[in-house]
Amino acid sequence: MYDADGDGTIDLAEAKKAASASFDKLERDHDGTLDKHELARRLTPRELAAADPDHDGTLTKDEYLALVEQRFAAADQDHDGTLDAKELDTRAGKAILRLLK
Ligand SMILES: [Ca+2]
Ligand SMILES: [Ca+2]
Ligand SMILES: [Ca+2]
Repeated sequence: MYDADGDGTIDLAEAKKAASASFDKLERDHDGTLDKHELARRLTPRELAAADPDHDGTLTKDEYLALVEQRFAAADQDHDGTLDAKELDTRAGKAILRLLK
């Protein structure tokens, strides 16, 4: 679904592209950040706090994409730079997919 080049895996560029589109879709009031209402159930308050280095309670697109990068690295268990179906089916894989949809 996020596999733009159709090779059966998601690389970081594909993940960030999907996450960027997802950010734009969630960002309903167009103030440039996602607040906890816009994030809805996508992140727990604790996850939001951890992803929010400036502690203003909202995520800019850069902060959102940094979180995607972090979760991508966590899910890429064989460190080949792509996520395959097996890696996406893990807890860490599901955590990154939540940021892309
Ligand atoms: Ca907003
Ligand atoms: Ca922030
Ligand atoms: Ca991998």
